[in-house]
This record gives sequence, structure tokens and C-alpha cells, in this order.
Amino acid sequence: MRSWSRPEVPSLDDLGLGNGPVVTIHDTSSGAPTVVDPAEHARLYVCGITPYDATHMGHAATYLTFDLLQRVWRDRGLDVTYTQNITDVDDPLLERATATGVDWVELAERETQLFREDMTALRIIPPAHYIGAVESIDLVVGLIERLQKTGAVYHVDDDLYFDVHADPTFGLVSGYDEETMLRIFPERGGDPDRAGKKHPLDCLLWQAERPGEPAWDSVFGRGRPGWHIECAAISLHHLGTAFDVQGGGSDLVFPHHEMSASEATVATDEPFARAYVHAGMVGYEGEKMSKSKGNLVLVSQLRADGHDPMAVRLALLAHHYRTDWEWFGTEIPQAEGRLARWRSAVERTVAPSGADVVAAIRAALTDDLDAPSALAAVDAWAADDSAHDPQAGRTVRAAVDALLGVAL
Ligand code: 5CA
Ligand code: ZN
Repeated sequence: MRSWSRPEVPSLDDLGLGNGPVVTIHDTSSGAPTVVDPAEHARLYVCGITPYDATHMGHAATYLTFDLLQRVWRDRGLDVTYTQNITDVDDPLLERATATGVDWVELAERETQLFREDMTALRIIPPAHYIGAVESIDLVVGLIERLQKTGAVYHVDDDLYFDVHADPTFGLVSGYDEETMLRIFPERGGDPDRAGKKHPLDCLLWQAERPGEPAWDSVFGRGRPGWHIECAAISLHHLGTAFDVQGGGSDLVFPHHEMSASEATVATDEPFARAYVHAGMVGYEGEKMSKSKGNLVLVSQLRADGHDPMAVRLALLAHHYRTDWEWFGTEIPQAEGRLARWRSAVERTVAPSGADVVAAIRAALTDDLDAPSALAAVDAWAADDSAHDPQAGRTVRAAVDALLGVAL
């Protein structure tokens, strides 16, 4: 699939500021901070949207999290290969298409296009590989065939299931006990009670054609892929095994990332990702913001209301990515105030040391992507009217652009 336009990212090294430090980030799997410092080349996979409704602030917060990770990696001097999927065929998309009388392909295309426009406006660095499920059917079929060879696949009627106990490390990503898994599984697309399964947690790999639903020919008969195997197949193909970070919102820890990792590990006999990184959930009106509940604050609506996308970005950056938080609406005027203060501060002919601000932003972001502390450092600089550095405005403008993605 076509990705979206790439924002300019200034090189702080080219400005004489050297490269930034190594990033430490919280890994869900180990439950501890982990250093992600590949030699030259970082590989990132982030789970993309299911395109049946417009991008909301929760999605934006999650993609912004991994945008920050890319920016600190780039500032470190690394090349980054970033892959993201689009779940462009799945139950909720088909259900929405039927309910609204729209062709499912058109619905997916329309919402994916709106997502691209939102990501561009927010200056999110695009993935090098932006890959739809529909264009990856062959990859998925190939991965299921590899799994079959290990004996981890069985039939329930004409559908294919993954035997989670084929993976001795099953549970590694979430660390949940079986009771917790069984509670969450049905809430997130799982079918623990389906008759004929070997174990309630076994997950669908291939769903045989259902009347009126899209299906593709395969060696298993006509059908369509399960959700978890789609991300396993796309990431393995475009990034290889043991890539650096598998990312998404915390709602994907289990079953999605657990199952994808298990399927990939059993098929390849290699680790899937080195670290699993999860953004907290953004809520609204007392509940997780979600397309299915309809309690949405849309990026496109904020844009249409005339808000500067840089203020939207700053509103998101004011929250640490790992905390769950609730949208109240007051965030936008606060962010607009901050944006105006920063814009006038960088125009000063002399200002306090720019290099100190760069060091403070780098220190904050490489410490588990602590954006609120980075914002506080720029706030303090903007409020300080002692003046001695004639280059400071230029330096801070470049750092805020390169590291925080905010164009002043
Ligand atoms: N297509 C799948 C992933 S393969 C999916 O979860 N799609 S989604 O459209 O529901 O979500 C897209 C991304 O936004 C996921 O990473 C998800 O974890 C994240 N997300 C969804 N809702 C929220 C929320 N309220 N707050 C923060 N992140 C969210
Ligand atoms: Zn995914």
C-alpha cells in the first residue's frame, strides 16, 4: 500500500550537536526497562489500524509513541526500517460495511486515506512498508504452511487453528496466567468456547469462506486469514526474525501480540521481537476511546475545526506514553498556549543556551520516551529571559522539530 509523505527531520549532528544517547524503553515481556541499541539498523513493527472509522486521539497517541522512538533512534545515528500493517479485512470492518451499506473495500480505502492525511498533518514519520492484509494473503498462507510442518495446526470443521501449546514459551509477552488470558480472550476477538478446539486459547489461523464474505483461494481451500497470523507474516517477511521492537497499544498485549509472537516463534524457531512496547489507552467519557463504542475525538475533526495539528501533537506529547489518560478537551487550548509561547521564544535574537535544551530533551526521550519532561525543559527555556546564546532560537527550533516532531 501507498504510505504517506515523510516530514523533513533535521539532523542535529549536522548542526554540530553530535548524536543522541542510547534509548532505554519499557519492555512488556520482561516487565523492565530495556536498552534498544542495535548496531546500525533498527527494525520496528507497529500494528496498524483496522480501517472502518476515522483516526481518533487514542490511535494518534499510539502512533506518536513510536514516532518518538524512531526520532531518538535516528538522532542516535541509526537507520530505521519501519513496517506497519493495515487490517483491511476483518470482522469489524465487514460488519460496519454491511451495517452502513458501503462496499468493504471502499470503506477500507476511504478510512485508510483519511488516516494517511491525519498522520501527515501530525508529522508522523511513515513506515517504509505499509502493508495491507489483503495484499499479504500469500505471505499468510506460506507462514501457516510452515506452522503445519511443525504439527502446530489443526482443523475445526474447515477452519485452521493454532495449538498454543506447541509453543513452550507461550505467555512470554503478556506474562498473564491462564485465568487472566481466558478472561480477556473473548473480549478481544477470541472464541474460547468453540466446540472442537483442543484448548480454549487456541486461535484461528484461517477461516474458511462464509456466505457473503470475501475469501481467497489457497491450499487450504477458499477463506481468509486470522488476525494474529497476519501481523506475524507481514513483520517476518519485511523485518525478519528478532526485530527490535513490536509495538502497539496496550489493548494488543493479549491476545494479539502474544499469539503473533507464538505463531512466529513456532514457525521459525527464532525469537519474534526483542522488545514489546505498549502505549497506554486514551479514554473519553469514562471509557477507552474506541470505534466500537463510538466515543471518539477524531484527529480529522480537530483539524476541520481549525486547530493547528502541531497543537494536537503537543496535546498528546503532554502525556507519558505508558500512562492511561482521559481526554477532556481542555488539552487543546493548553497546547495552543504552549505552541504560541514556544514560537515566540525561538524568535528571540539571544536566549539561554540551546545546547542545554537539546541535552535535556535527549535525556528525557531516551529515558523511556519521557515526552512530558522534554516539554518541561522547553517550557523552562522559553520562560527564562536571561540571554547569552545568539544561536539558541535556531538550535531549539531544530531540536523540537527533530526530536519532538513539532514544527515551530
Ligand atoms: N488492526 C489492529 C492491529 S493489527 C488494531 O488494533 N487496529 S485499531 O484500529 O483498533 O487500533 C490501531 C492502533 O491504535 C493499535 O495499536 C491500538 O492498540 C491503538 N489504539 C486503539 N484504541 C486506542 C486507545 N483508546 N488509546 C490508545 N491506543 C489505542
Ligand atoms: Zn497487529
